[in-house]
Amino acid sequence: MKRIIKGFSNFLNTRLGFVLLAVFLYTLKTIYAYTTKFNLGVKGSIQTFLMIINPIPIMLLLFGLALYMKGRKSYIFLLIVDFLDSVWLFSNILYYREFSDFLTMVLIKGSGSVANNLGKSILGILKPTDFLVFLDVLILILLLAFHVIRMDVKRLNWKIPVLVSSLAVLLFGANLTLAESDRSQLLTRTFDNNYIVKYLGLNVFNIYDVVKTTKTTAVKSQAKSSDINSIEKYMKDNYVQPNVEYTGVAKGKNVFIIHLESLQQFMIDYKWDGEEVTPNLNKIYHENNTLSFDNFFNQVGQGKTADAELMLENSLFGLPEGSAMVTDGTSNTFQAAPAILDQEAGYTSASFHGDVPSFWNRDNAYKSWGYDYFFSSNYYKEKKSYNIGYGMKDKIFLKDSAQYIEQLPQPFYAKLITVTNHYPYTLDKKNQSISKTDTGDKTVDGYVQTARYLDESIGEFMNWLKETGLDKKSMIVFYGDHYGISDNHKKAMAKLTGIKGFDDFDNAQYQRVPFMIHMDGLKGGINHTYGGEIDVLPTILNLLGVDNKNMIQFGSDLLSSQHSQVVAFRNGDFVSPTVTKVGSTYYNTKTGKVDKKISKAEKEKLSNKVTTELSLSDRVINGDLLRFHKLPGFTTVNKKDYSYKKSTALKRLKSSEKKKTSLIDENDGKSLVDLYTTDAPELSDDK
Ligand code: GP9
Ligand code: MN
Repeated sequence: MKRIIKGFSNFLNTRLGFVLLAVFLYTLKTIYAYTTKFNLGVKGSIQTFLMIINPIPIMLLLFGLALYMKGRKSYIFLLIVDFLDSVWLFSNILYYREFSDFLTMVLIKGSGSVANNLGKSILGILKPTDFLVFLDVLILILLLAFHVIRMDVKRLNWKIPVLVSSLAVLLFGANLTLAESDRSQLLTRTFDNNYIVKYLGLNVFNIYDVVKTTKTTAVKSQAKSSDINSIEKYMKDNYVQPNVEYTGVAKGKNVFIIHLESLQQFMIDYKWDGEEVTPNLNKIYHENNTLSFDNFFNQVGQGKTADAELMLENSLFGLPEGSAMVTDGTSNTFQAAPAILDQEAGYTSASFHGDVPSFWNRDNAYKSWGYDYFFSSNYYKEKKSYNIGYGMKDKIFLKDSAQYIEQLPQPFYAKLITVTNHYPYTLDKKNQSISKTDTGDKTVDGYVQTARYLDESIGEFMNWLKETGLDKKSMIVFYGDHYGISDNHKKAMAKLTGIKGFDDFDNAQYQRVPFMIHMDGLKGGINHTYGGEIDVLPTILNLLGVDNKNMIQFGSDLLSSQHSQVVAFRNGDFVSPTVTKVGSTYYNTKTGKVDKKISKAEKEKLSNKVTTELSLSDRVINGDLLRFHKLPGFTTVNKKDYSYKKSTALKRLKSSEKKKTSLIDENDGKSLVDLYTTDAPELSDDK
C-alpha cells in the first residue's frame, strides 16, 4: 500500500502527473457546476456519461500545452489557463442565472443586452457557492506553495506532449461520435446551446461559437449598403398587389397565432378507430367564418420550428443549414411582425412557449423581432407531471397562459407555441383518448394520440376565448409548423393514408400543413390556393390593413389573384398546382406521374424562380442586409429596450404605460382565469 502511495505521489511530482491532476480536479468542478448551476436537461445514462467526461479531452489539450514547455513557467502557464477558464465559467453561471442561456461572442460584443441587464444586478444574484469554481485552482496553488507537490522543471521527451495531445484529439472524436449518435445533427442544427454544453462541454461550445460567429460576421462585414439594391429591385419587380376585398377587415383586432406543433394537414378530417382525431380543429376548419387552406405547405429546413417562426413573422426563408434564429437571430436587423405591428398599429406582442427560453435562441431572436414579452417555461408553475418531451403539456400550458393573456394591453399579437405533439409522440396513459394506430412503426403510431391531445387543448382554449368574449375581438390564425412523420416512415404513411407505394412524390404532397384564419364575420371557406409559410405575413398584414409594399418579403398575399402558386421547399424542390419537383424528377401534380411532357424551358423557369428566391433570401440574412433597407416610418428595433426577465416583465405588465386596455381592465380588474375549464388530469390531481 505504502508503495502505491509513494508511487502515486512520485507521479504527481512529475509534470505529466500534475497536468492529469489538474484535468481531474477541473472535471470534478465542472460536474459540480453542470449539476447545480445550470439546467442542462440531462436524461439517461449516455447523456450523464457524456456530461461527466466532456471536459476531459479539451482540458487535456489545453493543460497538456504545459508539457511542451520547461521550467516553472509551464506550471504558471497551466495555472493561468485554469484561472481564466474558471473566470469564464463563473461569468456563465451568473449570466445563466438571469437568462437560462450561455454567453456567446455576439452577446459579449455588445449587440445584445448582457451589460445592460446584468451589470446592475450582479451583486444581487451572486451566491457564495459560485466561488467554488475557483477551488481547483486554489488547491493546485496551495499544493505547490506548500511543496506537497514539487515542480518538475526539466524538459520532457517530445513524444510525451505529442502523445497527450493526440490522445486528447482522439478522446474528443469519441465524445463527438457518441454525442451525435444520441442526438444527430447536434452541430449542424444547433437547436439549443444547453445541448452543446451538455454533450460537448462549455469550452467546446465556446470554440464552436467563436468559429461560427467569426464566419458569419466576416460575411456581414463584407456586405455593402448597395447590396440591398438588387433585392429591393426584385421586390419591386415581383410585387404582388394584395386582395383589396380583404384589406383591413381585421383592423385593430387582437391576433392569436396558434402554432400547432408537427401537425400535418392530413390529420384534418382524418378518422381513426371510427373517430375524428381532431374534432375541434375540424369544426373550425369547416366554419363559415374560417378561411381554411388545403394546399398550404410547410417550407422548413433544418431549423424546423425556428424556420417556421422566421418565415411566419419575417417572410424570409430559413437557411440551407442550421437555424437562422440561432446563427443570426441575436445580431441581425429584422423588420418582423411584432415590431411592425407595434409601430404601425400600437400592438403589444407576446410569445408563449412551455420550454426553456434558450431553445432555438428565442430569448435573443425575439428581442430582435421586437417581442415585448416572452413567456417561457420559467413563467409557468413547474411540476414533473406537467411536462412531457420538449416542454409543458399543451392543456396545462394553454390554461396557464390565460393569466398573462388577460393582462396584455389590447390590441395584442400573441403567439402560442404548443409542443406535446412532437416527435417521438409519447403521451401518458391518463391523457390518451384515442387508441394508437396499428402500422407497427413505433414512432408513427402514437401520432394520432398526441394530435388528439393537441386538438383537445385547442378546444379548451377556444372555449375560454368564447367565455371571455375575446373571440369576437380577435383574429385567430392556426398553422402546422412542419411534418410530424418524416420521409423515413413511408411504409407507415402508406398504411395511414391508403396510398400504395407511398413515394417521394407523395412525401412532397404530404408536406401540407393546416393553415386557417378564424374571425368573427370573416368571409371564409376552403381556399385551394397553393402557398406556404413564407406567405403568411403578407396575408395577415393585408387583413390587418398594414401596407407591406416597401417591405422585403419573399411571400405574397395568399388571397391575391396574382399570388404565385409555386411553393419552394428549402432544398430547391417545389410544388405547384401543375408541377412537383423532387430532386431531379418533375411530376405532374394532378396525376402524381413523372411528367415527361414538361419542356426544358418550363422546368428551368420554375426552378430558377425557386432558387433565385431562396438565394436572395439567404443573402438578406447572411449579409444582414435589412440594416440597409429603409422602411418608411419604421425605426430599427433596439434590442437593449427589451428584457424577458420575469420580475421586470410582470411589473411592466401591471403598470403598462399604454392606457388600461387589457381584458382584466375591461372587467374592472377582476381576473377571468376561472372561466377556463380543462380536463387536464394533472390539475385535478392537484385539487
Ligand atoms: C422546442 C420546440 C421544438 O422549444 O419548439 O422545436 P422543433 O424540434 O419542432 O424544431
Ligand atoms: Mn416544431
